[in-house]
Amino acid sequence: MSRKVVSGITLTLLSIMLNIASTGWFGTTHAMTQLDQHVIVNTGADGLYPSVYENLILFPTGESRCHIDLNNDGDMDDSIIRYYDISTQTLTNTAIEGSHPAIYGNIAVFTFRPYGPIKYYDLSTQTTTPVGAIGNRATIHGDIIAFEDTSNRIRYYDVSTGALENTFAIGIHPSVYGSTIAFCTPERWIGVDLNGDGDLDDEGVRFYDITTHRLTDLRVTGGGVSTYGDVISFETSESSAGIDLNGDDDQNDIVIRYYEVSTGTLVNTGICGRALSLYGNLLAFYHYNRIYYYYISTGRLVDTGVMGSYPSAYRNTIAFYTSEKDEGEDLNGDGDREDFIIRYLKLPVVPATVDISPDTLNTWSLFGKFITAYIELPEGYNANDIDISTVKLNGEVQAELHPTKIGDYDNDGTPDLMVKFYRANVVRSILRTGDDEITIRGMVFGKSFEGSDTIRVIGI
Ligand SMILES: [Ca+2]
Ligand SMILES: [Ca+2]
Ligand SMILES: [Ca+2]
Ligand SMILES: [Ca+2]
Repeated sequence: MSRKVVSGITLTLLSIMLNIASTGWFGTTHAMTQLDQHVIVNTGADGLYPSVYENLILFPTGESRCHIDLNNDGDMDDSIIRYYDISTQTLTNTAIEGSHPAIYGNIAVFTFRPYGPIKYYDLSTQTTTPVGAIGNRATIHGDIIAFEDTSNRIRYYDVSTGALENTFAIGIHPSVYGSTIAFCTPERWIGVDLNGDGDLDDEGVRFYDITTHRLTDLRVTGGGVSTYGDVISFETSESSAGIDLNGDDDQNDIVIRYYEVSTGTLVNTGICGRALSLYGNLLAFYHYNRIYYYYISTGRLVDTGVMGSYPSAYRNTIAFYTSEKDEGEDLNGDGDREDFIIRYLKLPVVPATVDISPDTLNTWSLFGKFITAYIELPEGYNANDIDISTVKLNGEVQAELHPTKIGDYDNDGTPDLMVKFYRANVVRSILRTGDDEITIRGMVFGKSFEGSDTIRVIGI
């Protein structure tokens, strides 16, 4: 397998944005504060529709656009998956054909041509595995790959077991988080008036739970679903729903709404946008080829002022592509303004104080099921507002949702959040003997926090 690594791509810190959000077609806007400072980074790589996980941005590149035969088959006709590593600033060519990629951990999924075989690619072993089905729009979270098959049924594949399952639910464009697969269903395909407006002309949002095998219909008009934690976010066409959702006295807009599964609450943000990407409380999208982000927990909207489309959010990174023509700049330095270039935003990180217990981890010890972390946030933030579903150790081990506790572990008057991680998973993530720095990251009110503690590791 050919594997080309281009190093030394120059990072261009284009600017540090400190804009004031403009008013216009939004119901409410907020002035940006110091905490909304974000950095825009240009990878200089030609590409479209990126997907980001930790430091990796995965995207397809059209050979004809970058004028390189990326898979070395003698033509310039292919769409090839490449990825950019934010930490090393290197670009890797997988030489694998595919479009609409999604990444989680080391696993990348993509469609080999629309309604072609669904495959996944392991970035660590550089091997491709077909899941055994033909389909479209594969996406991944954890071990679950969800996609639509040729008969528009939502199916899923478990990477850890190799099991391929069929929900038999009709739908398109699935989004998966945990055991929830959310998707959109055209009413006519199932002969059901999902939004109850008396016709079969709309698309409705539904979700399937792979643990209970239950299919739930939200009874709302919408599509372009992105789900994370307890929230299913989606776009609603006002004309299809027959409502003016953003209060501008017309029914011409595409407006963002979201549904909280546990409470059954439907929320209208009143904000126009498309191509939603939800991570924790952070919702990225674009409107008129411009990138915005919105904090679901606070209702705060940030207009980045940056031209771009199809954002992908992970923690404090929002990756997207920019048309050079829209931006009016030659972003890859090839002398024209005809390309589509992968860029990303880095949002600010709230510094957290982290204390991990035990201080010494004996990897051979069978004592204790959990590793405990106490997380303290600086003034202005409340540890109680931490979104536990986003808390991870070393970027890989997910915190348990229960038990958690708000207390004052170090008796300094600042409340801290206690979270626990399965010890076996932590041991797997730590490979070094000696003093090891453990990083805890997560989201609080849509903002990313990060803190580290050093523990002693013995017994490897
Ligand atoms: Ca080729
Ligand atoms: Ca209808
Ligand atoms: Ca409207
Ligand atoms: Ca160019």
